[in-house]
Amino acid sequence: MKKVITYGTFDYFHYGHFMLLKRAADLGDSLIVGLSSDEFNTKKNKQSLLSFDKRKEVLESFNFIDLIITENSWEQKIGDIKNHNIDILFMGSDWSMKFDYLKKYCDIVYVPRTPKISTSLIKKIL
Ligand code: C2G
Repeated sequence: MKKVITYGTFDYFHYGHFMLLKRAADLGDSLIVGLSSDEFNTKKNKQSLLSFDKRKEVLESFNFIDLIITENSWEQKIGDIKNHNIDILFMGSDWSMKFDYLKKYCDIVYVPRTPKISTSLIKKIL
């Protein structure tokens, strides 16, 4: 049973987010998503347009996501990996190498971001 985890804000959910989550799900048997809280977004210098509950509602509609947990801090990943027996931490390439310190706890996979789409781009258009 290969368990995958990924983290993100997933604001104004778009195809890039979908492709990230789909690839994460396809890599294992179960997928956990750490969804950034509104408070943690502030720490990430991100002002999400949609509240945590709305962003969670979108993710809950995907049957390939087995569990959604709240991401409240940078430090919680080690605990999450241990508590959920995670085999793979899966992130987009904008995070490349940033989580290599977790290599002693699980495999780290970075995948190319989906080009030409991002929440900031959508915000500009809106
Ligand atoms: N992503 C992608 N392609 C895009 C946009 C985003 O592959 N066009 C990926 C990002 O690389 C990330 C995930 O989708 O892995 C979620 O992106 P965000 O919601 O922007 O998440 P972020 O703010 O990067 O939060 O502790 C980790 C952070 O919480 C990650």
